[in-house]
Amino acid sequence: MHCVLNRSNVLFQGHLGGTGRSGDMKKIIHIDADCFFAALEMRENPSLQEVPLAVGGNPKTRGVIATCNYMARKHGVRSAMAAAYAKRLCPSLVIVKPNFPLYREASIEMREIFSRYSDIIEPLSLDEAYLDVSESKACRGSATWIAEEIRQSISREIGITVSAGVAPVKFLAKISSDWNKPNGLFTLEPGEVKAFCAELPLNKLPGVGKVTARKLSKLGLHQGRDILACEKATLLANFGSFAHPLLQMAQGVDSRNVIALRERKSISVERTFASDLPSLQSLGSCLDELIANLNQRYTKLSSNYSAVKRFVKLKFDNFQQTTIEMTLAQQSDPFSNADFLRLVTASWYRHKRAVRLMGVGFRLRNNRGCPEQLSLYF
Ligand code: TTP
Ligand code: MG
Repeated sequence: MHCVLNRSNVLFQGHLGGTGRSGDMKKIIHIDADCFFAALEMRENPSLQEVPLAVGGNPKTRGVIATCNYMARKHGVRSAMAAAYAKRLCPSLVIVKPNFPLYREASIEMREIFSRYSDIIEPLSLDEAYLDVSESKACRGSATWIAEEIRQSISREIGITVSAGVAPVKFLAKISSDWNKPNGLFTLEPGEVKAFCAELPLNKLPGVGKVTARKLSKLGLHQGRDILACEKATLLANFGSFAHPLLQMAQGVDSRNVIALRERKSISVERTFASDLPSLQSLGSCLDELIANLNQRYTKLSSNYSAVKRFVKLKFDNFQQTTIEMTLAQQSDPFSNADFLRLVTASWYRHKRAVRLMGVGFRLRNNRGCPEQLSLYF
């Protein structure tokens, strides 16, 4: 567990104001789950937590490893490796087949947690996303504390760990999320960017693969500061169009915005209980507070959206979960406690056991009538 939480990051906002460049300074968080597929398999089957585990294909039929837990990584097992070779490196390796619906469900849940802090979320894959929290008022505007709250919520509600990086630009947020992986947090404050980039090993930069890294090394270029000291003509001659991004990154510059790819399809609030709620009655008594929170969030939503269905989600003590939704009758009160309670009751009767998490929400319609942008992954 390497969790570096830098309390001075509460000053992040102050720094921005002081630079005179507050307009172009952003607060960006990059989140990446730790050994995502393997972590979910370990959650589903705790006996897998104590063994080197990979998710992938059959070693006998030229299967490939999608990912593996950190115990397996100690033996040299890696993503994209032939499963047969991984077995040779680590004979006790347990390989399970991928279960994509399980991974997609967790991915959607992660995004729901992100959406509590920002609407500007750019998913990069099932387990990875950028968030722009520059305008977020949560955690008194501290991006570090938002990232830590997100990490804790994901751990509590989804049962896996994620690593987070906080920085003023995208590529540094991504590098930062890897800095203290697994289960870590690293913040790069605006005032630290220059020094950080000067020391940064160039193979950490996006776009620098094995071949480019070797080429850089042969030229005596190892860290960001070497790029800044190098003749521009040398960079151009050796790296062509990549010379410019190299120079930019060595200075910590990245002007890309976080681009939200998806329209909002739903809004919800959830609560994971400190201890599991044993009965249907106990759920009923928690409903008022959840509906009030939903009301608050719905009110803040842009008028472009309206609620078309209400839904309830329950997650039980064995991590099974169920969602029931119902179309909203016209003229009805969308926040009706009785209507939500009916859904809670129907959901609870599906499993009849203690409940770990309850959520309430609305499916939304986009009133502007824009066609929804297709997401990359769903
Ligand atoms: P990654 O985030 O690259 O890897 P990871 O989450 O397993 O491990 P880390 O702790 O280093 O972040 O990818 C996310 C998931 O995508 C991963 O769990 C499995 C899948 N994946 C593949 O199927 N094939 C691949 O080659 C890679 C890299 C990932
Ligand atoms: Mg990951």
